Amino acid sequence: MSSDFEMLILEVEDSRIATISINRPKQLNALNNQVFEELDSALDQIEKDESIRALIITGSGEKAFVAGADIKEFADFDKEQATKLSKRGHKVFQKIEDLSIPVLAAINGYALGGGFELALSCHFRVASKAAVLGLPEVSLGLIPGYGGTQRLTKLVGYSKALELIMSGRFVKAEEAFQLGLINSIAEGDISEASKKMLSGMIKQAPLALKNAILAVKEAGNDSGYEMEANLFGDLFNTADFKEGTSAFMEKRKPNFSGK
Ligand code: DAK
Repeated sequence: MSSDFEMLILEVEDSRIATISINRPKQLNALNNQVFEELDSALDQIEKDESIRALIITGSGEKAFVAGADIKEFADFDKEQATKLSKRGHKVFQKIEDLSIPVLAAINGYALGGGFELALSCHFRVASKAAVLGLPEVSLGLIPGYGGTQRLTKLVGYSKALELIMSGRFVKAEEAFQLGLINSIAEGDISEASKKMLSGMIKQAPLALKNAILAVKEAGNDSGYEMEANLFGDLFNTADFKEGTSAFMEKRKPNFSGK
């Protein structure tokens, strides 16, 4: 796995959990063009490596997860450039959401604008006590452009999403938890808390996790129940289903192969 990146750090531990740290701490990890390109390429590497069973996305430094899209970079964009950039952002964030392994945003500080949208594209969000979340785009004369209007609405519903988007207000970790924006607040070290949450999942059958992601994503669509039935049925053809049921009957722990 290449770690040939300038704007992010990609690490994989023995535990098979990869971590991508957006690494522009002096700019509070703001997302510029190069970050997007490197993120796209890191995700491709992770997708191809079957030994990786989970991914954490976080920000370098003490202050920020990601404080938004890089305002200095897009300040003089025209309509065409902005729409193009928005679609490119959608593609990269969709790649995150579509990964077949659990993806967790470890929100270690400010998660604003595009940074919050990045966190929303992850399957789970764990925040430090000092985390601050928000979509302040309206204060710049914009709306969220990296999927925030869609994903936030799915997460908290129409009215609460509109309230957060139209006020642009900042939400601290405790309120974010009450609103369901995050799964938990890390009591101690956020990296440890994130790995602890994922370690319970990566013990499970990988193909079952993959199909769970696919099925849950379909919720709310007409095709959701049919999709669930098909994805459920597919798992009966897997070695891991045989292993899981045998292990239960033999009163031992399963040893899943991901096949
Ligand atoms: N972009 C660029 N630089 C940023 C930045 C950002 N989003 N956020 C912080 N920085 C830089 C600051 O400019 C400063 O750099 P220097 O002045 O030292 O060179 C450095 O990071 C440290 O920031 P502060 O000195 O401001 O630190 P404080 O602790 O005082 O304040 C803060 C922290 C997070 C409250 C403050 O930095 C802040 O308000 N930052 C901006 C938050 C924000 O509005 N974020 C943008 C949200 S809008 C698009 C698609 C999507 C979007 C846009 C376009 N297209 C498709 C075109 C999304 C837009 C957004 O994300």
